[in-house]
Order: sequence, then structure tokens, then C-alpha cells
Amino acid sequence: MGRSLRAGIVGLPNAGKSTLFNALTAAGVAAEAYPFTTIDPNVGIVEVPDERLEHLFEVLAPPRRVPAVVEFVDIAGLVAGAHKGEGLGNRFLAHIREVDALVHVVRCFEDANVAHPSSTVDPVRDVGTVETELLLADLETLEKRLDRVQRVARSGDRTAEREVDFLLRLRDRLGAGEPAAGVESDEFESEVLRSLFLLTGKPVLFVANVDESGLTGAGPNVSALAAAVGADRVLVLCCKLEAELLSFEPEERQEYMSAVGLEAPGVRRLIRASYDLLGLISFFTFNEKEVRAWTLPQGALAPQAAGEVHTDFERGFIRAETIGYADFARAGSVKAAREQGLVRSEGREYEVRDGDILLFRAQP
Ligand SMILES: Nc1nc2c(ncn2[C@@H]2O[C@H](COP(=O)(O)OP(=O)(O)O)[C@@H](O)[C@H]2O)c(=O)[nH]1
Ligand SMILES: [Mg+2]
Repeated sequence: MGRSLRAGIVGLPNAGKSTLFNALTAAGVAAEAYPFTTIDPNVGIVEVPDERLEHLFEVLAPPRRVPAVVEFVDIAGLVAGAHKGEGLGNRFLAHIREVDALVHVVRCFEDANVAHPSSTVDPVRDVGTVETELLLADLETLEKRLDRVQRVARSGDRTAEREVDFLLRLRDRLGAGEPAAGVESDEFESEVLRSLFLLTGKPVLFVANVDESGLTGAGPNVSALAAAVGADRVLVLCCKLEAELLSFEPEERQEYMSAVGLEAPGVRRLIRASYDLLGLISFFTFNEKEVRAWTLPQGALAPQAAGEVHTDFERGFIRAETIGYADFARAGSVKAAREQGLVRSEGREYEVRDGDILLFRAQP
């Protein structure tokens, strides 16, 4: 139940990973509401900012509000040669396997006082260095599996033969520098892919870590990065500024952000971008104790939403009383929504929409 999204922050040394991690996690959350999360200094639990939840909290007024959270992991130790155990090597790779998505911090800021592992600032080269390590680690994983499955296939095992075909196709793809993510695969192949836990199979959001001056206009470093990985996967942030913002009072913070041309704190933009990248939506529940936001993949059906809340709810799912968020906001209360016929009864096949408020009816 209620598993949160886990994002791993990766990048070369001195790219600004820990600075970003500190900025993200400084606000802190009440951990007792999230018993399923890990206790580890490199793991930070960050609330998903959501105005809809705040509005529901105000209107329904239960004792507490429980936002959805994202876990960010500061994954240090990536250097050229990591796949061979250089730097923190294997430990680093093991950490990456455990996350759902990667936030890849790329150094775009110039600062003579901060050493760069390759002396010069060159975001495209740096991205290449990191991606090569991930590809090489995946190729090793593939070789090991191939070795094993090929032996089985030689005995005429049809399933193993199918797997070998797919593994060879994957190996060609990775060998050509393409990530495992996006490979065409049927149902059987997708299952094989999942079982491999490949590092290049994860969605990646790039954070272009710029100077303060780089926030308003895209400098040559950001343009080059955007051209290399696709502009829609690049979020421009000044990690140092984000960390500094936290020391300000709220009003001062707003003033400072306007002065440097920031609409919202980077934390907010980063979480929003992660949700979009991963195709995640939110739904809400409430009772006399709390109003709560939950995370679901787009396309998930009502019983899966119920299962997030309580495993028993998924098994015993009958139907969910559902109010669209916009309907609720217009009606102003659950009672009014009911009177206006805006509370729908949805069954097992209902695809949950972003912002839905769900009341589950389950067999006890
Ligand atoms: N000038 C400047 N320095 C930064 C920025 N982000 C991080 N730094 C500095 O770069 C150094 C390395 O940052 P850190 O977050 O520890 O990098 P990590 O090795 O990727 O975790 C620190 O001294 C930071 O203060 C930035 O946006 N601008
Ligand atoms: Mg660090």
C-alpha cells in the first residue's frame, strides 16, 4: 500500500547533486505519516505540492492533511569506470537499481572555485560519461543473463530461445549507445526486460544546474544540453540558489524569486516535471481523521487505487463513489456535489482521473 515514487539524483562529482538534495529535503515532512519510507540520510522525503489538497483540507477540515510524497535519493560516486568498480562503483549502481526514475544533474555553471572532474564545463560530454557507465553496466548484466539462457536454449527450450532472441536485440541496441528504455517489446519481452532491472531502462529528467545569471536566458551550455537530450527533458535550475532560498522568510523568498525571474521554487517544478515524465496522477481520499493525496500511474483502474489505500480494498472492491476535482470545487462541498448529482458510482473498469476524490465501497 501507499508506496511513494523514488527518484535517484545522479551526476558527476561536483555537478551539484547534494546541493539539490539539500534544497529538496530541507523543508522536511512529518515522517510518522509515511511508515513505508526508508530511514537513510541519503534519502529525503519531499511533499508533493498540490493546491487541490490544500483546498480540500480547508473545506473538509479534518484534523490533518497527508500529501503524497516523493523520495529523493542522493546517489554519489559516479565516475568514469564506475561499472568496473571505480569510485563507489558497484554500490552506486546498486542504488540506481532501486529507484523508479533518475534526476540527472548536469553541471552548466562556471565557477573556478569548484573543481570539475574533467577540468572544463561541457554538459554534453558529461552526460555522455554518465550514460556510458550506465550502458556498460547494463551490457554486463545482459552478457551474464545471455550466458545462462543460451545454455538452456541449446537444449531446445522454446521459451529460452525467445528470450535469447530478445537479449541479442537488446545487446545490439545498447551496443549502439541506445538506452534500454524505449525498446520495442511484446508482453513476454517486457517481462524479461523488467526482470533485468536495467539502469538505462529508467526514465531520466535532466537538471541543468546553472548560475543565477543563467536562469532567465538559456546560455550556450543549456542550449547544447537541450539539443543533445531533448528540451522537454531538461529542467533549468540553480541548485545553489534553491538551497539559499530556504534561509529566507516566505515574503522575502517571493521577492527574491521575482527578482531573479523564478515563478516557483525549483522543488515544485522538479516534482511537477517528475510526475509528467513518469505519467503519474494524484487522487484524493478523506475521512473524519484526514484528507490525503495518493499517487497512481496514468491509466490505473479504480481497484488499483483502492489497493493503494488498503490491500483489502482492492480484493473486496465493489465500486467507488467518485467526484471529479473540478466538480467538487464548483459545488463547494460534498453535500452540494451530492445534491447536484455530481457524485458518480464507478466500478472495476473505471480509469481513475487526475484529481478524482474517491470513496471506496468494499466488501468487509
Ligand atoms: N557557483 C555555483 N556553485 C554551485 C552550484 N551548485 C553547486 N555548487 C557548488 O558546487 C560544489 C559541489 O556541489 P555538490 O552539491 O556537493 O556536488 P555533488 O558532488 O554533485 O554532490 C559545492 O561547493 C557547491 O556549493 C551552482 O549552481 N552555482
Ligand atoms: Mg554530493
